[in-house]
Amino acid sequence: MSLKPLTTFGPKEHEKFMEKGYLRLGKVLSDNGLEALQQRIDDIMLGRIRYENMRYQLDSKTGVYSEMPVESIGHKGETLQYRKIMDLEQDPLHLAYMQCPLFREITRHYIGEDVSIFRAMFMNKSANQGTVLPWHQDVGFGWGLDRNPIITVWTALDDATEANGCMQIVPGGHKVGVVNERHFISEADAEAHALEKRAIYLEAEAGEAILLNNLTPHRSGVNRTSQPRRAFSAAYMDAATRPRSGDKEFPIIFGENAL
Ligand SMILES: O=C(O)CCC(=O)C(=O)O
Repeated sequence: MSLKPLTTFGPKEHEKFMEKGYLRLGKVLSDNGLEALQQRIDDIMLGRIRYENMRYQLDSKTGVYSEMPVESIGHKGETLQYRKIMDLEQDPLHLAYMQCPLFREITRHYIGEDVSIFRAMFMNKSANQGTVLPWHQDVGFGWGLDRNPIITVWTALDDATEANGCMQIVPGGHKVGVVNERHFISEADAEAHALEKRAIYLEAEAGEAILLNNLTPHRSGVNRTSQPRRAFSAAYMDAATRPRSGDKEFPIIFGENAL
């Protein structure tokens, strides 16, 4: 039976999120909404819909993180073998999803009225492929920001399973704070914090959204199935967040001057 979506975010949800560092929000996408986002992201990959200023990254052929092609602005060919597509706030369907009332309520709780995003990102493990993403936390210094974003909403666009490279997370792992401010967690630190032993596979149903504390250690593997594992991930932050150098402003999602 599919999980009902949360309709409101109250003290019980807050407490659970604080304890575990993640919270299942249920099937936030309706069947139609899910189908529309699946179709849209395939159209973007296949170049049927083009956005000149989005960043695209093809998948590695080996599954090895260090062997991935670079991520850069511009479409890289009509293929479903993309690993990542960024800047999806430029697409009205993705933007509308990011701005749904439940996410408004959650971001108001943790961030406030004025909310921007660090990234609106498609994360793909294409059929029989995908690249191992090592243990990491989504922290500000590593991302070149002047503060830490607090929350991410990760949404499964296909059923995510252990076999197709669902995320692995460490429940409660956010409580240790920043392990490595440069993003990736070293093998020694992973060992010291017993990440391997404490990790769970965060399997999820297509359309299900999961709220993540950005400090919760997470990683994901390759896809050993013949179907893709597509997901959409949005990192929300205070609209006052700025890069550590430069004066770039991030897309505003809620509040004054929101898209
Ligand atoms: O989708 C994945 O495999 C990983 C996503 C991730 O690291 C993120 O959303 O921060």
